[in-house]
Amino acid sequence: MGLRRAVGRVALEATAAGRILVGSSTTFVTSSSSSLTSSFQNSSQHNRHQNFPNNHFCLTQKGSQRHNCTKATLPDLPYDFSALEPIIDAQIMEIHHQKHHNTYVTNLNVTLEKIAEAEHKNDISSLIALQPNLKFNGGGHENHSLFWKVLQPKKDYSDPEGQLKQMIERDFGSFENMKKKFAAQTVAVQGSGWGWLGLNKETKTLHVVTTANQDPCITTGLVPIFGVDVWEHAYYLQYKNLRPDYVNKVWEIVNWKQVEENLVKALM
Ligand code: MN3
Repeated sequence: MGLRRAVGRVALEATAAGRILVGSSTTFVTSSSSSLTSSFQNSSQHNRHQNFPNNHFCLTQKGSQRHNCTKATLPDLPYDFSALEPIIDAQIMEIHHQKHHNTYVTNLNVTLEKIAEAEHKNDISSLIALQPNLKFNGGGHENHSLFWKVLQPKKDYSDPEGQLKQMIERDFGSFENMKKKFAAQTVAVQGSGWGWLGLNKETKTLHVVTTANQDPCITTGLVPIFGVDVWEHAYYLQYKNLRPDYVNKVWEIVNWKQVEENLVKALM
């Protein structure tokens, strides 16, 4: 009840301060995270109205500034360049993140600017001509952003649990079978591409697929929850021509907790 009263009071204060409240106060009341409670408890009288639950105001702000929100940025790695050693060495990680991924981000932003310009001019031909660039650089950015997050230092490794474990066992027979299928298909990618574990949202089943180049997993109709980059830049400095060794070693550094989070989000 304390939280309810506090939330109601803050909503009133914010209204008095001239804030635009898009949602009803019910939205605030139904939000019951502990961080919300503590943010109210810790806020002073002076700045309390700035501590709204961010899932409310950020959505509003994003919506009203949609055209300023399209610039892509290179995400930080969630660990040091050397953190995945000895499975993936620091030199590969640094070049891969700082050079390769960064180039996709740079070229994606150039493409987005051109798309905005073409949209502004209602230039359909240019919009169509820009699609391959968007797919390649947008795909490169999205794919790598997911890839970094589903890896973690070997010392932190643990097998899949919960819903992820259950769905893998249901759809592949066992965790080992899924890994075998994933590795076989991913190693067999001709040229450059990606191996994926993805969710079919309609049937709520997991599948292994591959894509060429930087085509994102979603182009196969599946929502990606895990992926492995098999472009040579991802392994050649360390594994040379031995792509199978690289793919099979990656299993030791998969962050299955993150993969499960991705699954839960994809199921929503
Ligand atoms: Mn790559």
